[in-house]
Amino acid sequence: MNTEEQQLTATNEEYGEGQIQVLEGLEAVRKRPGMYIGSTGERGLHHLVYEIVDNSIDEALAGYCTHIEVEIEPGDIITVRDNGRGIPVGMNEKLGLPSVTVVLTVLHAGGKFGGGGYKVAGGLHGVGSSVVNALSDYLEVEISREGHIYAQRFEKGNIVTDLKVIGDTDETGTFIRFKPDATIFTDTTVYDYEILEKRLREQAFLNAGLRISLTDRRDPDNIKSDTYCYEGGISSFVEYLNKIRGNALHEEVIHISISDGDSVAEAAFQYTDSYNESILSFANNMHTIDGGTHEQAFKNGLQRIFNDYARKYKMLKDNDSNLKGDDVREGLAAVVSVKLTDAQFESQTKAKLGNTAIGKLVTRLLNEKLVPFLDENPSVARAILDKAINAARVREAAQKARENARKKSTIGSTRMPEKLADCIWRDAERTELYIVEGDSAGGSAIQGRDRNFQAILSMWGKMLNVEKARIDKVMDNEKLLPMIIALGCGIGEEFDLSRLRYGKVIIMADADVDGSHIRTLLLTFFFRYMRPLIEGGHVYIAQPPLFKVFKGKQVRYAFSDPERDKYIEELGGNADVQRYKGLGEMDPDQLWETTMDPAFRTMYQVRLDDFHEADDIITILMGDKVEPRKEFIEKNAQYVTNLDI
Ligand code: 0RA
Repeated sequence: MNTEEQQLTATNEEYGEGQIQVLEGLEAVRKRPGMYIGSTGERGLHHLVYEIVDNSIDEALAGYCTHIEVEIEPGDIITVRDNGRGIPVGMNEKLGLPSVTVVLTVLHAGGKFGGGGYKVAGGLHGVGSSVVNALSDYLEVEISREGHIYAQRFEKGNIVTDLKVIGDTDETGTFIRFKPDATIFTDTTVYDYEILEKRLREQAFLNAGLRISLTDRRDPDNIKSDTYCYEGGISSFVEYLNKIRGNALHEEVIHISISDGDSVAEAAFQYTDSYNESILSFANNMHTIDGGTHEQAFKNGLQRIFNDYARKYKMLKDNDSNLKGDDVREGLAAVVSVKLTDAQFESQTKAKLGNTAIGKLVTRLLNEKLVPFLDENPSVARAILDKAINAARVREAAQKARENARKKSTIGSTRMPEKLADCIWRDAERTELYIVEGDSAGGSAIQGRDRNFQAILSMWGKMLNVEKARIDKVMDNEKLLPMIIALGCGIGEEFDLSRLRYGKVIIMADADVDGSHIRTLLLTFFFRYMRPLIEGGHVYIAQPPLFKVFKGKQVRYAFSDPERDKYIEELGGNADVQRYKGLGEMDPDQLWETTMDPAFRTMYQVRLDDFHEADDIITILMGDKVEPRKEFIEKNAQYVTNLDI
């Protein structure tokens, strides 16, 4: 018998003991919060809100709640109000406490009432309101039910007032107000509007017709508020995704759904003229970032069905080879959402769905709904297949070009590009490749480096924005090709990290707008064509100093204005300051000392924490569509107030 059951089966005589167990349960949450909410950082802080909102969404799924209002009050206090039935207030005989008190003080008690239906096994989802209560400085609940308003208050999970009637009402609903405990959330207790917005909007898309609002009252002079409500559900989600992605190839989003017993599978998708794909999958409204059976079945099904269609209508000839997965997903934006009663999650992050039966339901969904749709809408099918077949042709042409290039470059030994000054050591564990823009900086880097382990690739020519090009253009680009050859691991589907020739790939560009531009173009290339390079932590950004502060023989390098001022003071005031406008201004010794010597240099390591967020940002900043970019700039631009040239 687990602790939870023991608590719920404690008799009235054991009331005291039951209470002690309740407190011990929440004490465990306070001792190891990470076990219950993943982290006590920013993510964990926001998780508290999701935890409360998810309960209201369960009430909406059960068909009783239509509105959820989330507010951030001054002091980063969160309130969540819904118009559901209200958490039950009747006595729980076994514990001798009102049900709402049990829900808020007993670990995992929430699910015992079965309000929701689609409960999740494993993962962090649905750990319950009691966890939020345990990790809050205080939590207040108000329930409107059966004509009355009931209220109760807790502090760090402990009951401080009994549940009492504080008024009358003819409405129903639940209102929860909590202040996260700053002694638990030691990194930050400040909520980020955009993080909450993203999640709440996503939940509104996933629950068609549900109205969710978010209001930020922290600054009384600047109250921010948004309401999310989408009658189109995941179709609206796809339209939203495609707003930044490209021009639709077919007017209507394709939306199909199927159910089998308690399970439901639903998909919405639309193709655009973009070259990328974006598939979001969900299980019980939880984003499965690592995919799983539902997403895999969707991908496999699309590939098979479009190949069959192309054969049936002779769009592919008998001796043409089949379309690959990438071909049929070029320009695709899709949302796949499944609901099931016993979701099983795998992978380290618990964000990969493992249930095989739901994969089969997704396959049936495509066979039974997409196949007839394509037969009835030949113009849509044709638009999609024209693009997929074109993608296949381009892929095949690029493949041939690559094979030719490989043949050429392997005559003799593996010929390295002219602009590469290679290092002596050959093992990737110890070696580094500096990618340097411009010949003068490249020259300094070559002279300044440690030849044993540092290779320098000087970049020249016109850099391609790969976001607006296909693989054939990438393979052909005078600037990218030498880099691809130097790194040695190919690109795209063929990329093989085990062939990487240098363990660290360091982008070294000037600390100005042109430098930012080249960095962004390179990162876009790595993200789209060599993602494992980033995921493996191989990509770095060099940080050249901005100032040289010197007095006589004493020299300091500063990377920021405050650091510069600190060094001027350290050197006793009237020191000289040289501002570096570019890498090329540094002599080889200086470049080595400040930016390349592992004992002294500072570098940023490029990480990929959230694929979809990175995908969105790169699409907005580098993609074809101008309007989203303009919007992004207007929203994020910081105007220079102290122009120091
Ligand atoms: C269990 C049973 C019932 C409602 C709820 C839970 C409920 C929980 C939450 C949490 C936030 N908002 C909520 N709204 C409802 C209904 C029992 C009944 O009325 O028969």
